Amino acid sequence: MRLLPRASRRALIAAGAVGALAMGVTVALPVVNAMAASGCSVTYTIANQWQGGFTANVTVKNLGDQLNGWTLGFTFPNSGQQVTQGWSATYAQSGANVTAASMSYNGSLATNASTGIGFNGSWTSANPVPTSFTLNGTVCTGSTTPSSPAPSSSASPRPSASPSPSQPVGQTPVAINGQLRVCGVNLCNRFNRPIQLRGMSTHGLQWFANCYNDNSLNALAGDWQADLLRVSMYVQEQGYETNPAGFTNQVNNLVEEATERGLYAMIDFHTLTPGDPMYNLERAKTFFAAVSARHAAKNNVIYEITNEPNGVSWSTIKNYAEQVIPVIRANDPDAVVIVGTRGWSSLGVSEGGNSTEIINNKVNATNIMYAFHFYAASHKDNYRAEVERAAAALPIFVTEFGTVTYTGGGAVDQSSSTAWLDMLDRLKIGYANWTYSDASEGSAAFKPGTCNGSQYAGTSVLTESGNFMRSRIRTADNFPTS
Ligand code: IDC
Repeated sequence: MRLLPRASRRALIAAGAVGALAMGVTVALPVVNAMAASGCSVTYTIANQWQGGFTANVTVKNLGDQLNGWTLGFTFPNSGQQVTQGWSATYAQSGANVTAASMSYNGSLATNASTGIGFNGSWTSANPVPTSFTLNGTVCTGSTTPSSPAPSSSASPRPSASPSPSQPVGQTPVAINGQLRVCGVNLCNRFNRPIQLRGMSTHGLQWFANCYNDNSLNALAGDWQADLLRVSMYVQEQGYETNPAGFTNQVNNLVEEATERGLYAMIDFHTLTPGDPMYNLERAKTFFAAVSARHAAKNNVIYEITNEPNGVSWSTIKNYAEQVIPVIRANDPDAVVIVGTRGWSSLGVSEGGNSTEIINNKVNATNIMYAFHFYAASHKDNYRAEVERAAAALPIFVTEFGTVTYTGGGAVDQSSSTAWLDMLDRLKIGYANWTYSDASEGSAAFKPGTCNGSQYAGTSVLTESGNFMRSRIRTADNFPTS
């Protein structure tokens, strides 16, 4: 009997270790050729399943020599199964055969390294798991553990176009809508049709960087079916001003991650205290010159130039905007820019004003929108009435809101939150919810400690606010496609 080469022995040991996973199917068999050791183990887990659809998470482990670029292959056991939207890989399906090719950022896989990818799929009569996989053509077969799907959920995510044979599958929000522009009081997609973007805001990057990783962003794009990630970069409070290069880099990386997943990325220059945006004017010019140069060629970046001006006049905010917008336009002429409004982006209401001051004295620039923020337990009918009135005259984006009080804490106000979101849906006003984090406060979507782990999909990790927002966001978008 021939002894297995070292790489193969290592592979068998590793395969035994992953085979114990409860909900996965693990297959592992090292295949050896004369040139390079190869082998893989794959864990395929159905993270969520509902009538007609499912989310699968797939972990690919390289048991052979270093790979620089890989393609995973598998065959669905049932002819009714289809990949509809994938992330962290480029998917193609021909008949029941699926391939998932690595992206720029996860193609290099060292010996024994793993990477996670995933997709949403559809099924008709049954949804059995695939039992055999290939990695770069190497067939991996071996012991399998039957997968038991997670309990079904009543929510059904957005329908996706059926893939045509051998074409890349998946219709992400950016793939469907492309470069956005302001059209009248709406945000329009590449077909010049009004759309609403729904998504989540990060918490302060200086505090919650551990919440933004492959798993959490896969959950946002896949399980949550979000359209948008708002990247909140505080300027003060140990933020940008303490390390401009470091925070610029962190924002750039998150924009790349959003882009890889087909999400819109909103870059939030999170001014708060002091409330006068002019205090940060030079920092804003430096920051936006850098990020707009870096992302100029992308079609999914939205710039939010000041979070919540307060204690200053509208004319000061307008003056700030008219100095920062040209810096962005010099690099990225077609991107949508959002301007904060007086009174913590309340259109002036929280400081006794209203939107008339803006309507009568608009920012001198095209392709811009005005920010409105609310916290549902604090801001109710009079704020809603003002937004509805303003929305007839101004393009508005709710770049931040909470389901709780303006402190970011307290209980979820389900009825006010529902009234707000129903109105925003009706007016096609986009929104980002504060926050996609595990902060110990009512506005956070995840339970404290979640970001120390690797599980973000599903409802078990969510707070009341997270559950509420996930079920609002993952309903079908029905973006116009002509
Ligand atoms: C809050 C955070 C809280 C943090 C505080 C620091 O939720 O954890 O300690 O900022 O400044 C806003 C702001 C946003 C606030 C949020 C809740 O844009 O920064 O976050 N809020 O208070 N405007 C209204 C409410």
